[in-house]
Amino acid sequence: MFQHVDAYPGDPILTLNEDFQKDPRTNKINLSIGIYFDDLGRLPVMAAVREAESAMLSSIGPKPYQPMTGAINYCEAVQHLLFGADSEALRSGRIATLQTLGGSGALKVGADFLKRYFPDSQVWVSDPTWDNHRAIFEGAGFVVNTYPYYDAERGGLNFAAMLDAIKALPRHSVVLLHACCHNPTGVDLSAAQWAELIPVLREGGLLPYLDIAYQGFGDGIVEDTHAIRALADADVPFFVANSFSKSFSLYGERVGGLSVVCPDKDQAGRVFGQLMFAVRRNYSSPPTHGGQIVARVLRTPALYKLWSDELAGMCERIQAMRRRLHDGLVQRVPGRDFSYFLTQRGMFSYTGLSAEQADVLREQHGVYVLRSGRMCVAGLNNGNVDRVAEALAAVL
Ligand code: KET
Repeated sequence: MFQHVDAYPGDPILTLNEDFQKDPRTNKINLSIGIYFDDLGRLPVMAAVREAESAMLSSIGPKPYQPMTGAINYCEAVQHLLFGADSEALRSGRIATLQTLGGSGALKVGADFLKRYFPDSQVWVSDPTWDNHRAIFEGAGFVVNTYPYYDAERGGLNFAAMLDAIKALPRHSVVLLHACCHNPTGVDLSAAQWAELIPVLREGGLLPYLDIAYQGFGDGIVEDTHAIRALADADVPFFVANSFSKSFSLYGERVGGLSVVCPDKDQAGRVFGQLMFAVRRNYSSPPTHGGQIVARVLRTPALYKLWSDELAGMCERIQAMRRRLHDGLVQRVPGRDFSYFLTQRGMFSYTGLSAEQADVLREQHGVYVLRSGRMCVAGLNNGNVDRVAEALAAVL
């Protein structure tokens, strides 16, 4: 019966992470998956999350199904966080927001909706992008293409080529954009570049689809929403998939959201209804617990402060690790430019390592990075950074 089923080659990120767990070496170092670890290499439980969850446990209640679109208090908190409480688009009721199963669930529900109402559109993602973008949109039935993004020679953004490619797209093409902390390159558009891109998106009748999975890991919680707020102000209809996996260290709770900014309230109502139907046909309704942790933190000023302070501290630690790795490499491999470790933003650095070098790093040194050369710098700590510098110097 299943003879024709192909063997699954595995996922470039999740399977590597599982291989790491199985690796018996005690000195192994995991810089593969995008997960923030603390300086002792532990997955943190954030203080605000602990407080919110403790409060929730002290009043355990019944557990009905949630609405298909999730909890209203959660969706409102997401809207305020992404768009700002005084956003015009929000006040005019033209943003449809639902609670989803992480950022991935948001991307998938939005992709299903788009395939239904824009069946002839194709999707355009940055070259490179998070591996699962392609998989999710192809899984929803789209042809997925790339637009130029990363300039490997300069270690920066090839903005002119990106803009030219996007200018040439047919109307209603879906353009996937990273709102901040681009995965995997750590290279973002500046505010001035967004200001140049946005009219191109609007005039081309394109459908921007923003992904924000690292809010707070760039310039700050509000600063990292710059692109989202600028698009909303520019009257461009667009999609935003957001994730709290990293910013709340709530990976396994699957907490995310999908917001669609529409031209007016009436269209937002209809879009909301069809997104609801897309959810119903996928998984019916989202789980309660994780969303309520996040809603409680975002809506309680003292907890919000605790959360934002801790998140800022996590960013500082990542920056400190970027500096230590950079300095360690400059010392060991003189004459080579490692400044990209300092300029790339968010959780990742794109090292330029080849797949073969990544294999040697893993097999001989127990240091796991993706075969694309992406390194999760949030997995570095004071106890392992020198060994990583040593191992990198050996394979370069
Ligand atoms: N978008 C981006 C850009 C992203 O990097 C991730 C996860 C997600 C969405 C998914 O978020 P979630 O809320 O967990 O569904 N990225 C890391 C983990 C993974 O591949 O699933 C990673 O790149 O390592």
